[in-house]
Amino acid sequence: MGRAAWYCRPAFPGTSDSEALRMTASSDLSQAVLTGDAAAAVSAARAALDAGAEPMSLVTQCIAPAMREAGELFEQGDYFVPELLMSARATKGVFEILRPLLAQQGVEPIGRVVLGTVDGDLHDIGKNLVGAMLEGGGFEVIDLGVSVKPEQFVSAAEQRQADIVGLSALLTTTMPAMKSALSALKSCSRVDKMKIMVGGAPVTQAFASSIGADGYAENASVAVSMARQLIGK
Ligand code: B1M
Repeated sequence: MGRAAWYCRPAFPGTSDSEALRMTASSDLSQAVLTGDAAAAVSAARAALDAGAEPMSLVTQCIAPAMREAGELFEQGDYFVPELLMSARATKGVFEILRPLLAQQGVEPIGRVVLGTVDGDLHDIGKNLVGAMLEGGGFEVIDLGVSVKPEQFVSAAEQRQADIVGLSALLTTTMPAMKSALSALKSCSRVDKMKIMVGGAPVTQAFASSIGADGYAENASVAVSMARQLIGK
């Protein structure tokens, strides 16, 4: 598993029992997300919360770095699509627990992203990874799924008051659908209050610029920094 080994369970000398428990469970959570063990991720998240961990700190200190690491391992060829998918699924399971807690605590997301794969395109692995990384980065993500029509993007952006709309395309044949979605979004009522970010394997910076996108990200980690940049955070 190569570089994933840095997540091995550490010892915490000089800490109280509950603090040590919290740190062990947090470390287990990072490890479970990185190795894509959804059941272990959920039970580590519960254990960390029971030991007094802050829900937001689990996002910023465990989930986001582990997903970033999984993305880097993929980019280096140490992880393949199944491993990435398992990490993304593990993250999803933990967010089911964390989302209501974060809402209860009134933790404000740093921005709201409406995300989807464009019309005619059924690929969602990369899009889901981008969504999980954005959630890990503190954004609220409204995922419209796959084969999303331009008018669906527009109505979600308007109704949910999106700060960013994220469009994903994996097929050269669906790149024109990205352009159509972008044109529809550029003429909707929220145009001055949101930015449009695009990505996906066949999408390039040149294509993104040619259709008037505000931002382009080549991978899920860059998508998080680009999203922050687009909303000035
Ligand atoms: Co399809 N497929 N596929 N496929 N598929 C590709 C994309 C293809 C390159 C395979 C090939 O021929 N070598 C090819 C496209 C060729 C082209 O257009 N040039 C292709 C084809 C042709 C097809 C079909 C037409 C096959 C057929 O039926 N004849 C068909 C189309 C169906 C449709 O969409 N209408 C089809 C179907 C499928 C499956 C359903 C079997 C499955 C999808 C399952 C799913 O997604 N739930 C599938 C898969 C898995 C692939 C490959 C193998 C893997 C794609 C993937 O998930 N990559 C792919 C070949 C390949 O890439 N090796 C292939 C991993 C993922 C993490 O990367 O999605 O690039 P990616 O996402 C990255 C970045 O691109 C970026 O960040 C992500 C993470 O770093 N990113 C964004 C993505 N979206 C972003 C959005 C952003 C920012 C960054 O901002 C909003």
